Amino acid sequence: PSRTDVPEVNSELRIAVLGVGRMGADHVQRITRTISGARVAVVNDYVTERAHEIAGTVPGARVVEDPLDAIADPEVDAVVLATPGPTHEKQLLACLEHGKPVMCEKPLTTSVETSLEVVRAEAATGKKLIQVGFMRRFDREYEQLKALLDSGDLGRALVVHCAHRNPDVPSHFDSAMIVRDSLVHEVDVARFLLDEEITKIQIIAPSANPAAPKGLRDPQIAIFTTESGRHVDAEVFVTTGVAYEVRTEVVAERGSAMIGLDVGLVRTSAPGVRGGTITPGFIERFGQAYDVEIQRWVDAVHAGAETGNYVDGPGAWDGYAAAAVCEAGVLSLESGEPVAVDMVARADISGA
Ligand code: ISE
Repeated sequence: PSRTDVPEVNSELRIAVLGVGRMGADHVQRITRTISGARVAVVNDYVTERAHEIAGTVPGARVVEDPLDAIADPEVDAVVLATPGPTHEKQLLACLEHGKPVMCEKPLTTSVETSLEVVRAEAATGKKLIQVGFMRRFDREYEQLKALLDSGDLGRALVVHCAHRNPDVPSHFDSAMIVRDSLVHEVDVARFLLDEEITKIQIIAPSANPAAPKGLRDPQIAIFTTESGRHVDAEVFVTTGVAYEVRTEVVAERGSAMIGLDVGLVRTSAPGVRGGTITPGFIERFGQAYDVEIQRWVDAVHAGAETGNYVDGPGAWDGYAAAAVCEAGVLSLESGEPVAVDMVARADISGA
């Protein structure tokens, strides 16, 4: 719906951005420069100087030092959570308690139990207040791939191959984080494209990249089995030293389709060189997706006062499902064996 035909709490949504590291700071700039119908009113970070530095770049933004005070602030209409994962549970529950719509960067929370608790707490409000930052669903190519599959032109999808490569990762990244932080996007892509849950996962770690930090099990190969028995494989390799590459290929009954070749401009020049450039990181590769994700979320929050649905995209359930698959993935990484995903049935939680 256009924003003119729905009642609005405020013509401009006043957003609190909690956590202004790389992703949060990027969202502050996006909301300030690109998004319409919203502005950053409050900035919070556990490093107060960082909060002041970022708030200083936005006219009218102020710093609130306690994240829970920022959520409760009467002059805040909605929240963007880009804080570290372990703080999400408490902050999400506070958003629900105050009825504040929230766009939460993944992970929803850092354990399956707490993710389920958040799903149940949201369901109890009778509203959809939590969106989870699986931004790939808003990427033009993923949208095209999904539309192609839904059109039925290729018949039923049978197999999905994914490659997810980062040039490098922060020094605190460990082998389980490759699952929970990186592979988690392939988990969401598989659920999004195939429209069903993942029931089993196996992760194999071949010989590690000699250039990876000692002990880091990188690359990893994950294999998912879905409810109906379809197969998804994903190579995740986070220390390639090359660039950021995310590719997905779907093999279906009547053909296949691939996205993520990152071709852009292809230059041919002497002596015998042909090629282009690859995006350096996820901020650049998925910039368009983040813009669409946040704009659609802002529009959904405006419309939510009437509908009770403040979400346009993946919600708490998707965050919970991803957490459950990753939990099983980490166990499989340790044992090398396939591990069944332990999840409650969605139908068992009314309103989820
Ligand atoms: C990072 O946290 C992300 O979310 C990126 O999308 C992903 O590609 C990267 O591997 C993660 O570290």
